[in-house]
Amino acid sequence: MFTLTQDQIQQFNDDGFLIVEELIDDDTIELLKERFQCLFRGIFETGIIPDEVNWQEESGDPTLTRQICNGWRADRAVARVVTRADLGKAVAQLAGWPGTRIMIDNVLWKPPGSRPLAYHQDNAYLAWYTPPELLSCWIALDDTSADGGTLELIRGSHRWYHSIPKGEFHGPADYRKHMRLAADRQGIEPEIVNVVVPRGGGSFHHGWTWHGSGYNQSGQERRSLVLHAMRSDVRYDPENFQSGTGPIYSRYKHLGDCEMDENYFPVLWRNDGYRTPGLRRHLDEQDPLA
Ligand SMILES: O=C(O)CCC(=O)C(=O)O
Repeated sequence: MFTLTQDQIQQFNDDGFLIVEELIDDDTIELLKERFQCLFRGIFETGIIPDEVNWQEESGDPTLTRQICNGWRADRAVARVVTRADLGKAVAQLAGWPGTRIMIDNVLWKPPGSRPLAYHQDNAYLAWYTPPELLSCWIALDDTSADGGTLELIRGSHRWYHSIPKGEFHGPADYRKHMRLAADRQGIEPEIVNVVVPRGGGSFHHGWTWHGSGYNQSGQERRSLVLHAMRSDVRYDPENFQSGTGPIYSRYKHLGDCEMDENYFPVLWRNDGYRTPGLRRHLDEQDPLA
């Protein structure tokens, strides 16, 4: 079970991110690697198609970073990681929230030679719910290195001006361009921190922290699984359904109310002990914090 110290929480508040080790064990890593292969081949264990399938083996551009969003709905091995109660609790502690729901996950595979993902601030895509914030837990399935296109985070950038999303996200020529423009506007020389960890480690980052990743210039695969989490008490904001990822995720809105449906955005952990009961049945789990 993953737990945070007070020093780590303080460090996260100062930097806008926290790099950690041992989020998942070796058996889980091996299982996830098999399931990543299945997902990118269109083999979905639950029969449910993930919400965003941006790369498949037959049709995907081999130079791009492979990406699927909400792999957890298609595969229970993925779900068992990204819906973990201890990760939900850690996110809530870092964010100062009463609880955590999963907003989406990201299944990412950047093979040797493949192209960058553009720098961005996650919160800039989220006006379709309120409060429009998230906090992410990024988990490496391979040892990471600076030349292997690992995640890059800008220290202290969670306090910068809020940007609006611009430019190509998948494989842009200059993946740091919009971050550099934001740093210039801020009058700051950006400090880039590479997430270099043994497999199973990773990082947490604030929703306004600038981040992205470069070319994989190593001979090694770079696979990662990301939990993007939101507050447990968020609600839909129908005024902004066309913004960011709203056109995709507004489809789960109830008729007649703005509640977030727990079947699509389950509560992972809440400070009163609540966790979405359907999750327990779906994953056939005992009390995950017992
Ligand atoms: O893993 C990457 O290259 C980027 C991941 C990302 O954008 C995120 O975790 O928010």
